[in-house]
Amino acid sequence: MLYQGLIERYRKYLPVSAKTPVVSLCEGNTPLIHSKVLSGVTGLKVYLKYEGLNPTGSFKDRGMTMAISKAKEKGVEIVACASTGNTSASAAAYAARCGMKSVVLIPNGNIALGKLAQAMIHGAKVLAVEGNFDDALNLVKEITEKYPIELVNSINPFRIEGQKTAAFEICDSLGDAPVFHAIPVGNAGNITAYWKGYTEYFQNKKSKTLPRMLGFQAAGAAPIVINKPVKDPQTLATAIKIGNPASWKLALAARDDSKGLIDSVTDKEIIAAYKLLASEGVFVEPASAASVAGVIKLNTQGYFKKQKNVPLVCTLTGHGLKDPNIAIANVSKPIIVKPQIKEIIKKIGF
Ligand code: AN7
Repeated sequence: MLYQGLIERYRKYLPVSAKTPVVSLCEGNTPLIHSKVLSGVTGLKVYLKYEGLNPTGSFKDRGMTMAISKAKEKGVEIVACASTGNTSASAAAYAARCGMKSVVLIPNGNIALGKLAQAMIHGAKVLAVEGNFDDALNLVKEITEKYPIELVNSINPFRIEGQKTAAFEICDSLGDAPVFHAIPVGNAGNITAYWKGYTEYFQNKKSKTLPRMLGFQAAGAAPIVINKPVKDPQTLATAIKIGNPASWKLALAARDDSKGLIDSVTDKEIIAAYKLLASEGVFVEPASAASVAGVIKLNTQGYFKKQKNVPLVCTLTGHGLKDPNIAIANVSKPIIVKPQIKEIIKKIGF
């Protein structure tokens, strides 16, 4: 049978009924790629959950198929979100898929080019707010409370329900939960969703163990790590440039209940991890590399010392093509040559 998306695959774990009109782009079912490089560095069995291969290029599609299907069931005509980019791309695509209108509030000048292009081509009303993500989220919360518009940020519980299926897929692939799960943290919906997924699978005896959740924020936008909101968050990983995460408390619960941690990584560490992944053929956006940067940091500190060859999964949340400018800024320029074999062969190194 053709793969029909994560709602069909995990229907019995999701709040849908026969009446729910499933709005899907065949999201989910993403690969778990073994990382030779990171396994070598850490002595663990490191796998990459490559969420960049979802239909709009990020994990947000998992939550959006649920949020939009449930909105459609309710008869909603307009959905809205605030976004650092990926949520807006996903909301725009899924709204388009079922003939709904979408409105997205983005921090002006602060989202990656690919994401802006996606929201626009799918026909969203794109409003670039002169403020940061946290300002945009406060505005959209107020607007959706007062007007007949459905909020599809991760405060919408159906988003978390859809996103938890990534944990199910990992358990189904590995035969159990991994020992560690590393994940970038921005608005903190995804770490919440994974922990919910792992916990539900454990309770349903679909897995025998629970992982330690290892969350990583960017150093300039690490409110959970410093234990207070950040007024003016700064990081080149624009996806996680968030100073006051909506699911803050739930992220703390995931951290503590799993006996894990939430730490920060610098932009320099993020870019090093970004390039390391690319050297192994895996192209992600900078925010995604935060999980890998975090694993490298913990490894250097001896955190995994007593663990040999146990499975660790890193969620790679978004595709590298989302943010081509960052890639180009971190490599050397193409070599311009005349259309002559002699010169080209010389440049190749013969
Ligand atoms: C690539 O799109 O918040 O901790 O508005 O795009 O669940 O917020 C994006 C977040 C990690 C953080 N990696 O996840 C948005 C938005 C990528 C992301 C995160 C985001 P959460």
